Amino acid sequence: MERTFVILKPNAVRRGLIGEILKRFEQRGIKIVGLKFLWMTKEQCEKLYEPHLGKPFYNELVEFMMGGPVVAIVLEAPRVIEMVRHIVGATDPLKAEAGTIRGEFALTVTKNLIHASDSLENAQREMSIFFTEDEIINYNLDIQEDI
Ligand code: RTP
Ligand code: MG
Repeated sequence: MERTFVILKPNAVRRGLIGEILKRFEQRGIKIVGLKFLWMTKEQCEKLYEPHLGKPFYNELVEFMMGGPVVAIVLEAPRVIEMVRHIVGATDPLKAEAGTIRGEFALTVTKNLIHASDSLENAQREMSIFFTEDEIINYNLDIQEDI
């Protein structure tokens, strides 16, 4: 089973979109296996965005990401990396399809509400910045006994 890593950026938290965004993953049948509310440290931010170091948007991005608390999430499902990127939409909200999270709620590239890993390697690297292995929860999603 594949896992991916997601961050709800500070503006998603401030705009009250935590529930709206989590709902979209849950209703798709994607399993939440890690969930944390935190204020990112400079070190976490620099590790997360290490591949973007030196790019023109880097400083603005790091400053923005440290400007408020975020929600860090680990999701699990078959082909979940690609599926979550599909639900999230294109990096530039202007190019994000209607019906995607960015296509419906975001306006600018830096403040595009949400981060989602783009490869198996990055998913593993990124989730290990925020979660230890025993903070990722193994449980059964079968709801038959709950209704
Ligand atoms: P993410 O990593 O956040 O899921 O987004 P992404 O793959 O769609 O975009 P990526 O190229 O990895 O960029 C990471 C984040 O940097 C900001 N960005 N700003 N101003 C710009 O041209 C620019 N390009 C990227 C965005 O906040 C993007 O999510
Ligand atoms: Mg990316």
